[in-house]
Amino acid sequence: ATRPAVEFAEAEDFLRLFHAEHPEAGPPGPRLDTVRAELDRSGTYRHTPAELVFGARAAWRNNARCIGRLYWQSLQVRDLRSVSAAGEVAGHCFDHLRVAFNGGRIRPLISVFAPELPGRPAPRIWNEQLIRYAGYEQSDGHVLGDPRYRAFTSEVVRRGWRPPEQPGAFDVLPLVVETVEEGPRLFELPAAAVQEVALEHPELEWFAELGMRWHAVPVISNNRLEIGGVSYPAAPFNGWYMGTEIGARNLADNDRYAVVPEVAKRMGLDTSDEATLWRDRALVELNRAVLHSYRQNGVSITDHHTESRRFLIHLEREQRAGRRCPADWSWIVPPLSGAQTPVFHRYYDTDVQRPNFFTDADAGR
Ligand code: HEM
Ligand code: NRG
Repeated sequence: ATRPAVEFAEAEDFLRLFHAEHPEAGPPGPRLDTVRAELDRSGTYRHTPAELVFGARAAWRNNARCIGRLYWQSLQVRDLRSVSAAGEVAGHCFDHLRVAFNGGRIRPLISVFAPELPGRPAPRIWNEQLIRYAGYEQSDGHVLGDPRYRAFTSEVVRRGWRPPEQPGAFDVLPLVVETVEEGPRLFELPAAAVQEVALEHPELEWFAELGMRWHAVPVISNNRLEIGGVSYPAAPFNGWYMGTEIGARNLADNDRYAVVPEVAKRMGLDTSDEATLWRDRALVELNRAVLHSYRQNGVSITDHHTESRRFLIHLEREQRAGRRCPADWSWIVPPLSGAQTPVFHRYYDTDVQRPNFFTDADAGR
């Protein structure tokens, strides 16, 4: 699979942006000349370390789906562009998990592996995130674990992954790294890289008995980072969780862990009548348990009210800086109490700006 050459116009747009926001780097002219020559010669070009750091931060700043963009300038970048062998990619992913977790004070971090080059495809990570839980389809059609990863789970089993002796609802899937030289290879995550939080409720004593847990750090690993026409398909990144991602979606959605009815029953709610709002009441307690447990364990997490306010501060700052800030309403508005948050009550620019992260159809199957 040979890649098309990088378009000069895309490199130029990015380099002009970089120089506009980095006056200390001087005017863009000389750099544009160098890059034009490099493109003519090789079909691609190499970002300077400063361009890579800015490119990754700008990609976050431009991502219309992310409500957490206020701190885009704090993103730390690991320059791993020289790394392309599967085993090394996996090893650095495990280091990423440890560095990002940071004892609970999660650091926003991205690890940028080798880019796509003409005639030399980049390594790819199949997993949607570095840590995800297996979903086992059972004979009665019921799924043990996370139903979202049913297909991924059977695929890695087909490729030789052995689930634990006693399969459970929160078994961490292996990492799959594909390179042209080695094909897809599986790597078990070392236990020290996998930090998790057991869920308990601040008042409901029985809640812990449900045995629910979630991983501390969300590291998205199937987005392609695109900077100035250059693609970095393997560039896993993380911030910290907003509680609703876990409490109102992962554990609650009817096609995910779907624990709302069980929580409602344990709460003693009348589930025979929708108008008792038993779903809503159980959902609130589930979300309280998530926020409480992460906090109790000293693991960074944010709530949707605070994060919505911060996002509006971010929008204001971007406007003052003379930049557009694209946002996708359907991703920004939290899945719980949407209209109670200020992000609900307005519209947003929706254009696609680059650099950015893209979810490719073929990434992470
Ligand atoms: C999406 C919060 C950091 C890039 C999201 C979503 C939330 C969120 C709530 C929506 C997820 C969903 O509905 O499934 C946060 C918080 C952060 C943070 C609280 C704390 C620092 C970051 C960082 C990056 C980033 C560091 C990249 C450098 C993205 C992208 C998406 C996203 C690309 C869309 C993912 C997709 O298409 O699946 N974020 N984020 N975020 N965020 Fe952030
Ligand atoms: N909803 C997904 C994670 C998506 C990105 N969310 C973040 N990103 N917080 C989930 O695992 O629930 N981040 O980079 O912090």
